[in-house]
Amino acid sequence: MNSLTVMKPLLAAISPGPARHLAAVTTAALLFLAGSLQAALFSDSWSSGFANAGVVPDGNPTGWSDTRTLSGIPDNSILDVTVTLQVSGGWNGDLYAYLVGPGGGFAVLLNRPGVTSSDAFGYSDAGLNITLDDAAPNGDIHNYQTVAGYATSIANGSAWAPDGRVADPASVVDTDPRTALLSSFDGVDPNGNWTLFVADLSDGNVSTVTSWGLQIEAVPLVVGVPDAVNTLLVLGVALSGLVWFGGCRPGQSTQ
Ligand SMILES: [Ca+2]
Ligand SMILES: [Ca+2]
Repeated sequence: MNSLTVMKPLLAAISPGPARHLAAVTTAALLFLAGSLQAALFSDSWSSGFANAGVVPDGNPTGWSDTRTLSGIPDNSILDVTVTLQVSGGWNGDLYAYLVGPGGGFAVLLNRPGVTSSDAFGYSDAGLNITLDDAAPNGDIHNYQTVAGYATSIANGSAWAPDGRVADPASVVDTDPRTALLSSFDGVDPNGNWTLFVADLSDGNVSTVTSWGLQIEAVPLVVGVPDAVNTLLVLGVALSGLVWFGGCRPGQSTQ
């Protein structure tokens, strides 16, 4: 859609009167700016250069980590983060993994999958190839064996929601609250250090991280204008279709 052609009916709808005209111009300018702010997707993944060749120390809370520094991303406010994770071997119920981002964002990706008050060891499957996304239809990765076809969907890159439980992995259970989700990165500047931490907390069976990655959807906030205006702009991006439609009088096309 051409933003300018939509602004004309918006201006025409609010007149006459200088004050109303000014308000209309301001609104139209904001909407035009919002329309020009395209959410951009940054995507990268890493499968080499890992400490210890990606091998997670068995039964050792010291764990393993990998830090990647993102720079030069012009879009400085995160709308959405998705994580890819590939692990080979091991016993999935042993695993605890989290992501730390710039500005202190923190999301628990895995926290002993399958562990409940009646199952201290969790799921015995070896390996994962998953995408972690707060809104994933498969739901909580902690309970993945309750989902039909899980043997395939934990191994083919399918999307699951992160575990999110901040509980101590030595005592976590499925009923613990899920508060550390990927939404913790929303609004943060994506440039900076991102660290994946993975630990194996039960002796026997060894897991190896073979790949991980980030997909970050972000928008550029305008430097030097009040937060409230930037909020309007971001809302404008998210709701632009609705806003444009609302800016046209009945009978006018939005095309
Ligand atoms: Ca998401
Ligand atoms: Ca183990």
